[in-house]
Amino acid sequence: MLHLDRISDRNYLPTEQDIIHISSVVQTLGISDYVFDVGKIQYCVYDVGGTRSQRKKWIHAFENVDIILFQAPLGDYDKPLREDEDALNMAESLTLFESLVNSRWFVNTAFFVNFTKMDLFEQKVKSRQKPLSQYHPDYQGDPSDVKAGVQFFVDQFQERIKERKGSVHVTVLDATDTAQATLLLQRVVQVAEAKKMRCSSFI
Ligand SMILES: Nc1nc2c(ncn2[C@@H]2O[C@H](COP(=O)(O)OP(=O)(O)OP(=O)(O)O)[C@@H](O)[C@H]2O)c(=O)[nH]1
Ligand SMILES: [Mg+2]
Repeated sequence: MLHLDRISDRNYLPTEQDIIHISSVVQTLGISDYVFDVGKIQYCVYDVGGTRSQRKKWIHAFENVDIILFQAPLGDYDKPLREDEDALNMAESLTLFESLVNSRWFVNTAFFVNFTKMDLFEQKVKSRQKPLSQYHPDYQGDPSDVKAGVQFFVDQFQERIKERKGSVHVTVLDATDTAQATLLLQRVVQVAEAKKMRCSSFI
C-alpha cells in the first residue's frame, strides 16, 4: 500500500528489503540447498518449509546435521497457522522445537533458536490491542511489558529442553534488519568454527 507508487513505476527495481519481504507470499516448498565457503569451512545450508505438510518431507532427512537454525515467529504470537486456524503459531513452534531438540538424531546438534519478528512483537505488545495473555493464558505478566513477554517465551522454550550434548543459543531479532541478521550469522560461524567442521549442514 505505502509502496504502490514506487513498485508500479515503469523503472522499478526491487530493493534488498523488497526481496526480504516478498517471501510472505512465497512459501517455502520442498527443500532448497546452498553450498558456500566461509574461511576454511564449507557450509551446506538447507532451507525447509515450516508448515505441517512441508515438515513431513524433511523431518527425518537431517539426522546428525551440525547446526539447526530454528525460527520461531515471536511477533506472530496472536496468529493462527495458515494450515490450521485452531493452532497458534508460537504454540506450534514450541511443539516442533520440543520434538527436534530432544530427538536422539540431534543430540549433538547445536541449536540456534531465533525468535523473529521482534519488531512486530514490540508494536503489538505496546499497543495493548492484542494482550499476550489472551492468546497464551499462561502469561501472567504486565500486558505492555515487552521484556517480560519475550522472557515468557524464552522460558517456555528452555523448559522443553531435556539433557543433551549440543548447545542451544537463543537470539531475539527483527530478521528483516540485515545488521541483526548478520550478527546472528557471525555467531553461527563462530560455533561452526569451534566445532572445526569440514562440512556443516544447517536447517
Ligand atoms: N517485520 C518482520 N518481518 C519478518 C521477520 N522475519 C520474517 N519476516 C517476514 O515474514 C514473512 C515470512 O518469512 P519467511 O522467512 O518466508 O518465513 P518462513 O519461516 O520461511 O515460512 P515458510 O517458508 O512457510 O516455512 C516474510 O515476508 C518476511 O519478510 C521479522 O523479524 N520482522
Ligand atoms: Mg521459508
